[in-house]
Amino acid sequence: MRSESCDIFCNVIDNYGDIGVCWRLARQLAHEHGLAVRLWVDDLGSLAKLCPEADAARDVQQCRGVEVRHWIKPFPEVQPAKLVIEAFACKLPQSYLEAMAAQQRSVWINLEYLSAEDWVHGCHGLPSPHPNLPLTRYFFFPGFTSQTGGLLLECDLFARRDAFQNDAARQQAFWQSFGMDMPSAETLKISLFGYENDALAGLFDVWASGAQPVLCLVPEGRILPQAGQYFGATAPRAGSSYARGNLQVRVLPFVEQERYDELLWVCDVNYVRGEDSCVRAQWAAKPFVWQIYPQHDAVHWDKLQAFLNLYCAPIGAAAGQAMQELWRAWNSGGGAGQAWSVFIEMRGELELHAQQWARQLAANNLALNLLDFSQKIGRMRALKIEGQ
Ligand code: TRH
Repeated sequence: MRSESCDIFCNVIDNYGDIGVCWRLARQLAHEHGLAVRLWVDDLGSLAKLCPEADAARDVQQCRGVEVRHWIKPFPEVQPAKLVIEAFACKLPQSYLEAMAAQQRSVWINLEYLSAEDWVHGCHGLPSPHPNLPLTRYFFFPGFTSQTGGLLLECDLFARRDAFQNDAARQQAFWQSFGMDMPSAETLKISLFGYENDALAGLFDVWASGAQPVLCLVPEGRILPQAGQYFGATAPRAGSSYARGNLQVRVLPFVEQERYDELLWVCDVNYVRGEDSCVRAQWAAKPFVWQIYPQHDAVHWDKLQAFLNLYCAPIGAAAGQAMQELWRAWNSGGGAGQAWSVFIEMRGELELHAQQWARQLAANNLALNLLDFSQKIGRMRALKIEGQ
């Protein structure tokens, strides 16, 4: 039997990754597993960007089968759910913790950030007793191997992706919805979602002077000012279009999560950032370039390399090296133009690998693993109580 209710707590620090993951998980637990999910989020405006029907001014609302609650202070008196998910070690309200301790019916999980590093294997599933309440929190790590909690993947995503990619009319409608014609077959379509990046101009130079037409789609966001600057534009915004040589850049609005998937599916190469868009690019099964979320102490380089080691292990040396060089250049802010020319030569091999990788990873489903794990913890606790 599954836990039938679930509270997910999300503290939005910056960007869209935290709420992006929580919103995806909330919908999956509600739609695919029938849980009554409450999503507590302290910044409803960020959720509204991913799901435009969410009303940032409403403290309580139903959104696509999920009860969305504004996480405010003081925290209201509520009955804790059976499954309590604290996303990325956000701190649960004291009154909620006390209610959990009094009732002893919740399984409390801290959903961690995604990493391909080896240490995750030893930490996934570990318990952490609360210092002064009779509660235990369990660490749940997403990841790329069977010793981790896996990745978020909707059960119908691959079928939807394949149907979309085989349906010219739907693709046509996709382009038209952005006021564009379907690009020619010879045009290389690239989505570019990123943070500020000094490597951008070099990349644009190579695309502008290359033999193949490139259409680069830039969603509104942190890299956009630099994309505009390249063309001498001071206020680029959704709908703006710029061209130089063989490069055309089109600015897209920030779209809801499902449409962002479609953008990844129509493109030939995807530049992604952070955590969730990186996973979605892997499900899109196209060659991709990851700009990792930069951390002050530069530990993100270890994280980037750990993923590259895993991802590139099954591919040929030349393709692997091309990918590593472009990713390192893109993340270090220089040399991405040169590295691109080698990378794109390897496109065929990288695309085949991307397809195999997606199929292989799909077997390790985070939502299923999370439910199995919480069920196991619940059973262990019941046995312990019986034995007392
Ligand atoms: O927004 P991000 O940079 O989030 C980051 C990372 O998650 C990082 O790990 C975290 O520590 C930091 O925030 C605080 O990148 P990410 O994770 O890819 O999240 C973007 C979300 O936005 C993702 O769910 C996809 C979604 N998205 C849309 O829904 N529509 C869009 O048009 C675009 C471009 C993205």
